[in-house]
Amino acid sequence: MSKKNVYLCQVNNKYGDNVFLPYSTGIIASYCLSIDRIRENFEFKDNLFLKEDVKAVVEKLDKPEVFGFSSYIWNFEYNKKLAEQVKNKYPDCLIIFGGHQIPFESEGFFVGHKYIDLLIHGDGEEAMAEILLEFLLPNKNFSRIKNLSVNVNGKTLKTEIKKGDLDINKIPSPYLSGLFDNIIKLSYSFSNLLTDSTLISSKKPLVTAHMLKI
Ligand code: B12
Repeated sequence: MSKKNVYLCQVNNKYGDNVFLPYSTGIIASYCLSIDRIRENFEFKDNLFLKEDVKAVVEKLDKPEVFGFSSYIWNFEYNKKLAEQVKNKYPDCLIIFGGHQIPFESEGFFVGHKYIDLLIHGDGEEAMAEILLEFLLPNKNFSRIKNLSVNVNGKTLKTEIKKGDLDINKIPSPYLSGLFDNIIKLSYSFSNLLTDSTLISSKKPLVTAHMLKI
């Protein structure tokens, strides 16, 4: 049986030759791939990490079934353009938005963003894994999953908001698990090692402090 293709997109600007590695989507992929059923059923394509021409990106895609967008103030507009075009070409592709730019008050959000299926509020590892597992079921019902806003015909269905208790030290590091290997081969100079080795204290109640031992 062929695997379902998952794309994750955490794009950033290029500063000269300096680029950021997509750590947030990297850690999500790393966690998901630590679950057997997900590894057996899904293929994670290389993370998108640069703001490339939207049309060219869509043309290069290989049958995306799930597409996750990591959204911050510097890439939200780009993400929306890309997501809309992905949905136009692949209407059955599940479009998920997470990250700090996602409004917690999501009432009315889908009216202007019909091409987005799910918003994730807070940490994304467990939510994304549960979404992928649900995606495999014949009668998918994402409203069973915590910390989501679900697009139900343009209306927002917000699920229970609850902080998870995932031990972040048990997630394989995306730096060490090979997830970034194809990106690192490219001729850029990379910035991101800070996050994996430093305590990031978060003011956002739903986002876990990321302190990993590597
Ligand atoms: C470290 C950091 C930096 C470092 C980055 C170092 C590096 N090499 O990566 C530096 C100092 C360079 C930096 C710069 C800036 N930063 Co900064 N930074 C942070 C900080 C402290 C941690 C970010 C991080 O890596 N977290 C760990 C990752 C794993 O967590 P995460 O990104 O939240 O992702 C989780 C969830 O959001 C969710 N999620 C995210 N994406 C997705 C996608 C999907 C599909 C799903 C399901 C879930 C999901 O799941 C993830 C895993 O749990 C945050 C504040 C914070 N405490 O979070 C601010 C923060 C991200 N930065 C912010 C800002 C504004 C900036 C600057 C614009 C500041 C400036 N004026 O220059 C620049 C922009 C840099 C750029 N990227 O172009 C804002 C963003 C606000 C917004 N709405 O987008 C934040 C939130 C701070 C704040 N509260 O205002 N930053």
